[in-house]
Amino acid sequence: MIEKGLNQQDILNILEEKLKSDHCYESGQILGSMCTDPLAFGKKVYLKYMHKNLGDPGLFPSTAKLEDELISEIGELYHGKNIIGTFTTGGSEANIIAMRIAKKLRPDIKKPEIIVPASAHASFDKGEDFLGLKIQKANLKDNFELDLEHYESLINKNTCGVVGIAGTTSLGLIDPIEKIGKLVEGKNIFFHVDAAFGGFMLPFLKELGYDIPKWDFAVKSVSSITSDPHKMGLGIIPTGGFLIRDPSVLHKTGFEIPYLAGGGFKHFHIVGTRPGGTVISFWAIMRLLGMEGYKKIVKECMESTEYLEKRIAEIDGVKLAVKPKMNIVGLTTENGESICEIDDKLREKKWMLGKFLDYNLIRIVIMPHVTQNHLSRFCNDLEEIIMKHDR
Ligand code: 0PR
Repeated sequence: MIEKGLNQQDILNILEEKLKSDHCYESGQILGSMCTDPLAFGKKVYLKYMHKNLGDPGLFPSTAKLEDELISEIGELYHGKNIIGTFTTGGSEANIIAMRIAKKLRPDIKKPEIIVPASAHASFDKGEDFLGLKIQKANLKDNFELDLEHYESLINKNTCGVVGIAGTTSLGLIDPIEKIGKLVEGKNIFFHVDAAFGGFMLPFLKELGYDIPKWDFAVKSVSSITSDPHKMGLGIIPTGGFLIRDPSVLHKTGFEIPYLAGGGFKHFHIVGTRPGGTVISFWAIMRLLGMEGYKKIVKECMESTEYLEKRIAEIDGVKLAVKPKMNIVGLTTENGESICEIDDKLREKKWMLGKFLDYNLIRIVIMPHVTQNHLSRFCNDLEEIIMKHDR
């Protein structure tokens, strides 16, 4: 701890220097991230309201009401009525909340299990660890789609929950939510859909005419959904979302902190103090963009994705792992060689991609900060790297 405070400009200069190795979205070189620069208006609203604490809704009842309204509005976008839920620190917290509810709703099961696709996000492994339950991983087929037969074979008397993913982390694929729904219908098994990424892509893709299968509350056995504003919603970090169909679950499984909010207030969260400013900011962002604004952004991302697909097809040595369903592109080698060396060389040139070793692929997420110009430069560098590698 320094003895005497510094002046503001000196502090800012030191910070600038200390943070200089961080990558920035404007460079267009952050290609593997599911986050992006939040909208300027969203930042402005956040700055105004960042002192609000949703952990104490008794102090901020209007913010709490705004949160409920916004959850219900997003629930309607997902074909639900009177949906309740909460904003979270992100998709991980939302998924862990869902896993806890699945466990809590089945106290009759002594060794609870939750079935997830092998493509599930790491947050489910964390949930397994925190909650002392077991996750069963269903295999993927060679084309990276879920092996539904294997999935079904994992359902047993200890299954308290099942999970489907609408926008997988590695490739943006959509699990067969309706078919999973059929498997658990009438079985008192909690069905959670992880649309952390897809939640702010799929409704707009559908409106744009893309062929999107049912993935949300339109599937009647879907119990809850994760959907993150801080990914394609363009919200401020941290804003994740958890939505649940049956409001009585809050009363059955919620935590109560008697000294807060005058008592009687129940909540799902893992955290206590939590930001209200990000939620208010997201309320403003949804109003600023509307369906039209999101559709325009998603359309541009998809056009860039299609451009990248075309360019990759022209480069010998690499290929798409699968045809993209949304703005996530997986690249792998044509001859089955490890993709690691190519990824290392790309990183030397500051192209920052996600690497999935188990599938030997590198991931590009075409977020709004990535333009066709950036992708063109990226493909030129990729081509050069491969040519040198082959020599
Ligand atoms: N579910 C899915 C399907 C996800 O893809 C992710 C995160 C989560 C849940 C968890 O969300 P939170 O990270 O909000 O808890 N997917 C990204 C990933 O692992 C997260 C991310 C975002 C990583 C930006 C890097 C980055 O720069 O790739």
